[in-house]
Amino acid sequence: MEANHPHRGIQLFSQYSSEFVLYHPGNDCSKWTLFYVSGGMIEQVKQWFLPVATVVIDTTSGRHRIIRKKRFTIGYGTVNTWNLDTQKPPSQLVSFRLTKTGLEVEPTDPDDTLLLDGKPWTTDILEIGMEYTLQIRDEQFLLCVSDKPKAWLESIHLDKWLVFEPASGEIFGPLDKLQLEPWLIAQRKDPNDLIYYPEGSSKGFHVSQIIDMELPAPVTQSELLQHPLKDHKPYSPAKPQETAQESRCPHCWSPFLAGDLLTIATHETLRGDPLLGSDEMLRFEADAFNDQGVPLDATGTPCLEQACPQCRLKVPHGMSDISQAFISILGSPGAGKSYYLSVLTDELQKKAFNNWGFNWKDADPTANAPLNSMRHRLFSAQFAAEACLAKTSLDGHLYSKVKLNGRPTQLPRPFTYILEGGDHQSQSLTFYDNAGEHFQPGSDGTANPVTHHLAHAHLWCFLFDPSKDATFRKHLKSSKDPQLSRRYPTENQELLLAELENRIRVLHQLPPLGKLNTPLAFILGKMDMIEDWDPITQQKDPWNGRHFNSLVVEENSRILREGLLERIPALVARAESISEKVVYFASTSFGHSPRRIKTGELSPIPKKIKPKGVEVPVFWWLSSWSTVFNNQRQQAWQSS
Ligand SMILES: Nc1nc2c(ncn2[C@@H]2O[C@H](COP(=O)(O)OP(=O)(O)OP(=O)(O)O)[C@@H](O)[C@H]2O)c(=O)[nH]1
Ligand SMILES: [Mg+2]
Repeated sequence: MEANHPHRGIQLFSQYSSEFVLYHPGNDCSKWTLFYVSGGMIEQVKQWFLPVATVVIDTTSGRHRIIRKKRFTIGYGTVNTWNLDTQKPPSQLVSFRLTKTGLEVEPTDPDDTLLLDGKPWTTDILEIGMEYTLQIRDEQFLLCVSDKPKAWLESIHLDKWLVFEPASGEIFGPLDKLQLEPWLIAQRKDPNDLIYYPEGSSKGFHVSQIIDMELPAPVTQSELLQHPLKDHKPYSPAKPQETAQESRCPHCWSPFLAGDLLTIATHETLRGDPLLGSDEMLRFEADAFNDQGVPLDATGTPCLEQACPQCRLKVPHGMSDISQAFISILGSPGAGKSYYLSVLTDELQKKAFNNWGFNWKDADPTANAPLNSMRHRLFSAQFAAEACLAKTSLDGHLYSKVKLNGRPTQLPRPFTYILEGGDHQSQSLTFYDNAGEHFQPGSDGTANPVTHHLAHAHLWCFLFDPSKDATFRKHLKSSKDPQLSRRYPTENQELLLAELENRIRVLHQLPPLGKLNTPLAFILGKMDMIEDWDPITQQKDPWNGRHFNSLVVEENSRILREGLLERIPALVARAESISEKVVYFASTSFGHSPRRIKTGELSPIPKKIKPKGVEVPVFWWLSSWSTVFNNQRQQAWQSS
């Protein structure tokens, strides 16, 4: 072994197990001293002479520091050698002390858990030349004390993260953090058995550390939860959910006042936004306006579009004056959510206009295009092959990718419609189409809060699929629906409800006991398969001409609940332990069994599409909650 450092005149020679150090202090090269050092001491001797530095990489932000001090701290605020975030209240997270024997590390607050290579730190001292991972609170670091800090830094490729499975020795990837969770679910891997590491590093994090880490939410929780769930009053129809002045962004659900909105530049030379990327137009705070009060961009061009001050995504124009409602549809993969949503918007438009005299409008036709085109595809098709809707992907065109708080974040695209009344009273409804996998345990994190709309929803629609339930299947032997074949496995749909409850309680910081007061519509979907079942044959139409009768809904719900209690008691119990108000509905988007088409997919036969009950949960909610519709309904009754 030989190492040298010409500036200090250190040379290390080893011969068999013994080693010598040739050393000249200062600049006087004529004075050389030869030390004999036993093998075990050589590392210590190197540290006395070689200029080691501690290199710390913040793996979340990708920033790094080369620290040459003997004592240093990392934390929040200028009290630290490395200040990670000036926005947070000042505190020191970890203290370090470089000694001759190694790097001593210690959480500054003894109540904090410091994870060293994924295990709780006790008193370990870090060895010089070794790599380590550290995690404290929500901060994760890769660290190495090295005499070649730059070379070590260059060897770590933070743009390429891989997954190592120690049991099989296999390496997967590259996978970024957004891809990690969907990949785990698809591969059915246990996050505790896998290591996630950047290429070039010999150390990594347990995948469970990455997934479990509830990083600071994109929007501060106090902002998000200004109207905590506890204050929801589901049964006060007179009270709109948000005040007219304050709205919530349909993308990231942060509240904003109309005056806080950013302006989206119009002129082509202003393409490129520092947070959204080079394809998007610049977002800015307008300070110049034309005579009509329209904001002007830096080139003097009028700008008509506005964006959320938090996520910078475009928000539909003029929404601040309209009462908002978020409706979350959840269900397992293949439960029928996308077809349900397409049919729902069609039915809502028809019935709101025909029965209640309300117009149906796109709040933003461009943003609504994906859902509108699914609806169009379904209802304009001539043949089954043309009516087939693709499975909702885990990423892609139904999601927006933005940077929130410096972190790449995936948000679901909202579909917002306005129900506009003749007396200018209007109600907006926002829907989301998630892939069913997103509702499964462990698949939603801060980096992809794709189902956080659940925490802000005014109505949860849980779409239960009888063809995926083992007990229902036993009773469905006579049905010819291809979804009952062995090729389509059954699933535990109760898990989804458990996960819904868990996410809401975590997001709203609610205690684990007690019910939540957002109403839950338990929808028994695909009822075309079970048309002969007694609780279904006894269902009555809540529409009596133009009038929607909520009492019929309650009675239908009671009858259906009794039937469901016999077949799926655990699901009924779970639903009723979550929400103060659970109402049971039955619906079919097709009114018949789909047919297998050439591609192997199942598709409805266009001529036979006859939806039933799809719009009822939303009309039930509108007539019980919305000031706008409650008034209208009363007027309709009075006029009849
Ligand atoms: N029998 C019957 N089948 C239906 C009905 N609605 C949907 N399906 C079938 O259910 C399957 C899944 O429908 P999707 O709407 O794609 O399901 P999804 O919940 O959006 O699925 P993901 O996007 O994977 O989460 C398709 O094969 C449809 O043909 C219905 O009303 N009756
Ligand atoms: Mg879908």
